[in-house]
Amino acid sequence: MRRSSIVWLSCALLFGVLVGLTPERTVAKPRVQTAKIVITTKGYQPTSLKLRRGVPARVTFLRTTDATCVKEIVLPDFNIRRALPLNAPVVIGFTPTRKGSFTFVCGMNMMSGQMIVQ
Ligand SMILES: [Cu+2]
Repeated sequence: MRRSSIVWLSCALLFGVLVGLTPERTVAKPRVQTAKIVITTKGYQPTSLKLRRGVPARVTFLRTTDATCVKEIVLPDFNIRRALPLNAPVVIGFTPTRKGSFTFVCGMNMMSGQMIVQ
């Protein structure tokens, strides 16, 4: 075998190895993200949650008390308003498309919590 063909062969092998071994650089996006907020006598628990932009979110709200004014949950930026029956989890689905801080509030726009979209 001539020297030049050996060089070519080595190059081709190296190229193949590099292409074959290069992992996908971007970590695959999850299909869905979930979070849960429980409404207790202390209010929202937790009071804030983090979400990833562009990933469909399923946020469960569970009201476990009659002692607060939170009987409905409102996500003003997403035009969502849902009743929260006592002890019945309510799953709210939406996709955060922008980064930033978004509130969720009670039906009277008083008690509020934060969703941080990153
Ligand atoms: Cu209220």
